[in-house]
Amino acid sequence: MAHLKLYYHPISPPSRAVLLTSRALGVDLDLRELNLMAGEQFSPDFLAINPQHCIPTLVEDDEFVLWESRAICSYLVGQYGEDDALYPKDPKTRAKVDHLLYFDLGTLALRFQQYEGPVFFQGEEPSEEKLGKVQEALEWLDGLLAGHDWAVGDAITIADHSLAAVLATMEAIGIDLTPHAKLTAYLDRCKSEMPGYMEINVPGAEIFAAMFLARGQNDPEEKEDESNE
Ligand SMILES: N[C@@H](CCC(=O)N[C@@H](CS)C(=O)NCC(=O)O)C(=O)O
Repeated sequence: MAHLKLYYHPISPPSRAVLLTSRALGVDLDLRELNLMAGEQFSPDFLAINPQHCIPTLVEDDEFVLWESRAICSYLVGQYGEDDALYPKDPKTRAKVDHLLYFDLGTLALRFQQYEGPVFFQGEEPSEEKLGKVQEALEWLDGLLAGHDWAVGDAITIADHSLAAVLATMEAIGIDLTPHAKLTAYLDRCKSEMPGYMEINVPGAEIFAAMFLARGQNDPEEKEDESNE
């Protein structure tokens, strides 16, 4: 078995997606936590591995380097899966998995990042307009989930790992998911049936939420203090 190092952080949704896939596959990862708040992703050692300085980043046998969580998940299934269940080779099924993965990357997770990023990193007030864009994406996802238990059909795929990671984080920071009935039923199913969801996904999402909520509350006061100086 190859040596698989994963640079990650538990609060990072894409890191948790990779952890969920590796749990489903039974693949052991040598976990290397990078503290993003302390800027550890900008260390010369890490920049030499990944000049884009993002996590998750996989390093296999100190020679094969891969970032972008969805690419890592599909690689792990192709290389280490006993079968293709988590990323089916059937072209139409795979196309549907890819659809959900790209929807997550380009719409759901992106809009969420556009909402939480300025609060998390710049201490700005949460934007109602950006939250509206997140809610619109959630409604689209609700429609995509119609008629089947999992993102694509009746079995868990890597699309579910990516979606579960971002949805858990949204739920933890208090984004209202209740207007989307199929989505809330889906998230309940993830909680009760997805291997590793409670152990891997929930603690990271809760730490994310604690930090997010503290940023939202503390920084306006800091700004007020600064303006009084
Ligand atoms: N599309 C990428 C997103 C990666 C990403 O934005 N990671 C964040 C943490 S969630 C990060 O590493 N931020 C630090 C940085 O870019 O400097 C993926 O799915 O892997």
